[in-house]
Amino acid sequence: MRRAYWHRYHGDQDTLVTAFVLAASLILLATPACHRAADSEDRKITGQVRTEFLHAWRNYEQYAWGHDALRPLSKTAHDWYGQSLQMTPVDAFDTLLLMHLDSEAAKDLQLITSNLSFDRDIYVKNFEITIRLLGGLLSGYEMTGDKRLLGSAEELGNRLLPVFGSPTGLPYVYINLHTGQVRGPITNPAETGTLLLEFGTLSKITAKPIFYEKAKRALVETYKRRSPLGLVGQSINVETGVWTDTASHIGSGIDSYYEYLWKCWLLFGDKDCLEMWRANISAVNSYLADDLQGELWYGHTDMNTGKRTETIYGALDAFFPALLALSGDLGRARRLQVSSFKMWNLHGIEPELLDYKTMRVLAGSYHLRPEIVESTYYLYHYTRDPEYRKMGEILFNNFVRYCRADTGYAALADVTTKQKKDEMESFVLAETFKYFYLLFASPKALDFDTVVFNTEAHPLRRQW
Ligand code: DMJ
Repeated sequence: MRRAYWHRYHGDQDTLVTAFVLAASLILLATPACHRAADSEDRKITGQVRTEFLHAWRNYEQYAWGHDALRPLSKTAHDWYGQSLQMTPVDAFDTLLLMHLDSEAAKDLQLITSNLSFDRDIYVKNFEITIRLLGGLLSGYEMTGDKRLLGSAEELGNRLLPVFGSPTGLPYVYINLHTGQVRGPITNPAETGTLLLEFGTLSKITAKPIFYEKAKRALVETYKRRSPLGLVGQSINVETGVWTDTASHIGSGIDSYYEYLWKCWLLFGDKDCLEMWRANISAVNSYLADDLQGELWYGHTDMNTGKRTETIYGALDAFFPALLALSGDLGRARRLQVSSFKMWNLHGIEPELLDYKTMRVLAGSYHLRPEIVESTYYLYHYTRDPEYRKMGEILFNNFVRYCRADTGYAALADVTTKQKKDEMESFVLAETFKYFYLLFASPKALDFDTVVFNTEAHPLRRQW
């Protein structure tokens, strides 16, 4: 496995080992005993995270190898569209590399390069395929330099292009990978606006601007339809460009639209993205943020009136502190993280949806989601406040306590009863474990400033 990108992180092994020993001795001499104890505790947790990740991975290997996902309770395999698109192998690949699980990564690469094929007569969801597969293939290529991964990414990008063929340029929801036919005109900002990091990276690497142009137009067309208040709605018709649901929030169906506005500025230095971000984030902070007895939450309003419609927050919304921190608003990021953690602690693990005014659970499932962990990692990265590692430890211990199954990790049907569900999404391996690992690992595990994570936690290089 070639390690072009990887060497940037790890350098030449011998030089690195010598430097490491020297640096470690100096640090040891200069570090007070209480810090050393904390460091060794963090190293212990990093090891535990890796062990638990391996527990999930090995059971995937044993019971679902080559399929999209493991069903951890029935010990069976699940393919999203009746045939495998290697969802878990591609999504998990860069986590295997980051955790230095080299032989597992080599075996995974072998599986991906020999089994992945996109010439299939099936309708797939453009958004999911883009963030999980295109994102995973591109980060895998950047980390290994393996041209086969780039070849697959380019083939996939080409097969997805007809999805943008609506009169507005907004993508349809589904596309047939073989015929290029499209389906599903009713979509949402997350699905229309969370494509530019992956398509844009593909353009930069292949020097073919079409991918960037199509995905950027979709993002801009979404933004252009914001209300006079500067808010976007929950669903939109790609053929007419008319909103079909005017609910506005930062949760499911909108979340990563905001994320990509900021991140496409970070990754590509695209000034249009920065302007769109500025306009949208100020509206979000004015109309969605809810100061409730000293606590900060983000609820639902109507995009046209700005009136509060619901006091709902959930597991997906918990990505927002990460985005606030990344964009420089540490004050709101810290306050919102306190609220997310309160939601988590209500039942020892977070529900999918909560009414934050009454603290009543509205949807009690837990899908092993990463967002709260992602935010904890970003906050720790920017503040180095040990509170966030303590918080992460509680999240991780409860995650293991309630979701570990004999064969992998299982979602919860209900966080109040902790009853398990036969589901282990690929993002558990792509994101949840990766963010836990990065939170506790040495900052050297990943040079944070050289990459931007796509919404599925695939690190993409900031080199453009
Ligand atoms: C992931 O596929 C991505 O993080 C996406 O942006 C939202 N949903 C899941 C994780 O919860």
